[in-house]
Amino acid sequence: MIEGFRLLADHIPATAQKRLIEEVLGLTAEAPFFRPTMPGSGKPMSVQMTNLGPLGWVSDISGYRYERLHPETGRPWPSIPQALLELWRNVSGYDADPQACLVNFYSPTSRLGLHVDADETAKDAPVVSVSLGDRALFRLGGQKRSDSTSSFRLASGDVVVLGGQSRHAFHGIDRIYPGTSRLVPGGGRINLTLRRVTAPQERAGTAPDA
Ligand code: MD6
Ligand code: FE
Repeated sequence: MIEGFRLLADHIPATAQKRLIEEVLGLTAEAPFFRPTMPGSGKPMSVQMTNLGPLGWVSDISGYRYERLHPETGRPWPSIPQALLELWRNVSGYDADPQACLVNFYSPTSRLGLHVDADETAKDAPVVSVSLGDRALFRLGGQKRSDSTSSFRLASGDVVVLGGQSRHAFHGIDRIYPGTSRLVPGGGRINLTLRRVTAPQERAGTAPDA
C-alpha cells in the first residue's frame, strides 16, 4: 500500500452525517450541481459537481482549473461548512484551512476514472475526502498509471486522507452500490473532497523578505 493513504472507516457518526448532508444539499440551492465536461473532447462526465469555499474545481472543454465563480450562476461558491473545516483541522495535519470543497454526486451508474489530483499548487497539503450515501468501490494505485492498484469499499461516514506519497497517486471510483444507504434523499452517493489549492502566505513577521 502506498505511503500516506489513510482510510478512517466510520469516522463521522450517523447523526453528524445527517446534519452534514442536509447542510450541503441546502447549499446546492445556491450553487446547483452542474455536469462537467472532459477537456479536449467536451464529453460529459457521469458525475455531477458543485463546490463550496473560495475556490471551486471545474472542468470543461478548455481544461481543468479552479474558479471563484460557479460556471452557470456566475456567483461565488457558498462557504465550506464549519463541520468540514473542523474535520480538516483534525485529520489533515496541515496548518492552513482548505480553500475548496468539491461536491461530487454519483447516480447508480456514475463512475470516476483513474486520475491524480494535480491542479493544486500547495503540493504538500493532503486531500481529505468524506463519503456520504451509497457505498462505492474506490481504487488506489501508485504515482504511475501502470502501477498496481488495490480496491476498497467506501461507506457513508468514511473519511479518506491522501497525504505523503499517496497525495500524487492515481485513484478513482469504479462503481456505486445502489440502495446501500438511505442518507441521500432519492439515493446516490455524495463525496466531499477538501483541498488546499494555493500555498499559505507566510505569517506576519516570518516572511523572509517582507
Ligand atoms: C470519490 N474521490 O470518492 C472520489 N481525490 O468520489 C477522489 O477523487 C479523491 O477520495 C483525492 C483524495 C481523496 C479522494
Ligand atoms: Fe481525486
